Amino acid sequence: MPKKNQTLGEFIIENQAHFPGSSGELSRLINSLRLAAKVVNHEVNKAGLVDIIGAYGETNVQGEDQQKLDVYANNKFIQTLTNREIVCGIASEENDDFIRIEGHNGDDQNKYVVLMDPLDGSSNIDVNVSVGTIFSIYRRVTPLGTPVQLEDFLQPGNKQVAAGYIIYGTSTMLVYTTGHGVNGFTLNPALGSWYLSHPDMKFPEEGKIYSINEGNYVHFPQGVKDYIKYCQEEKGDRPYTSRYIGSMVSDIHRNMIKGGIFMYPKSSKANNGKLRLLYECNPMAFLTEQAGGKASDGFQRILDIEPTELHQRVPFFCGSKNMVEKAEEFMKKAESNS
Ligand code: P6P
Repeated sequence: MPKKNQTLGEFIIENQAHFPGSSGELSRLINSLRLAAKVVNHEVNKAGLVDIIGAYGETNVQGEDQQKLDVYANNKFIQTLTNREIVCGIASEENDDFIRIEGHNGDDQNKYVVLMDPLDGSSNIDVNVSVGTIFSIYRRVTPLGTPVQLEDFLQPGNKQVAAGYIIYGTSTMLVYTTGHGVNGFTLNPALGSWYLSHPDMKFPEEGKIYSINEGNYVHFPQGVKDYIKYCQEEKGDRPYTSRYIGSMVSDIHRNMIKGGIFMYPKSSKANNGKLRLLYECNPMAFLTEQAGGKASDGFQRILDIEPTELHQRVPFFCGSKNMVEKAEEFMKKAESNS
């Protein structure tokens, strides 16, 4: 049982027992992520002080202006994961294609792949709003000793062995799961140590916060419009409160603690929504379900979607179980009436 104020190192050692027969690679992988997170945290926290913010002058595969911290964070996580001989491949929002990590003698004996959004919400950096790193970990499906393939990355979210996020906010937290619940660790920057501040995190089944960019209201499907009106009507425990930071990690982290629903649906402007299945929605859905919440595309479980492309987008409804189910009701009703 997690003990409050335990260090992350002690927690990882204790939880190694969940993986009998494993030689500890996953623990070493989590350890390497926490090291990279500390380095990135240091840069994020001083972003306003040095000329490291502002556009890098290039665009990424999403066609978005690449902020310098995006590039820095991406390079740091890739460098840390590469140096430790733990993964055979990495896919990142910032890279068009996946990266093959050869073993020290040119072989491919490492059994994990990592998919990540190295700095989600980076457009918020210049205005000092929280941003986050999101990661998702799978065992490779192609044979050890052969080069990693696209199919190692295109696995459904229900095959994840671990997932988590780092939120660079008023404090820096690492929140992750290996399939045995969700635990949150807060960084003490003075000591460089992470302490178990949020053991066994649970999504409240009910909530009173809805998070969606209502600026897109006219472009939403009818079911989403109907659910937003449901949240706003004066009845029972409603109207709910609207809270939207524009940084998914921050919005979902707040809702996991307080209860709430986060939605990024499809619209007439974006037929599959904006968020990426493999390195944004799948890891957040794994964490959400492990914390007792629910995550769907409005109709089907996110973790059951069979991926077809590395950077594919999906509509995303995530949060308190009862709220997601109510939103799904409106989506299905509108669909049957259309
Ligand atoms: P919009 C940040 O760019 C991000 O990918 C998510 O973190 C966030 O939830 C979403 O986009 C915000 O998008 O269209 O509402 O500005």
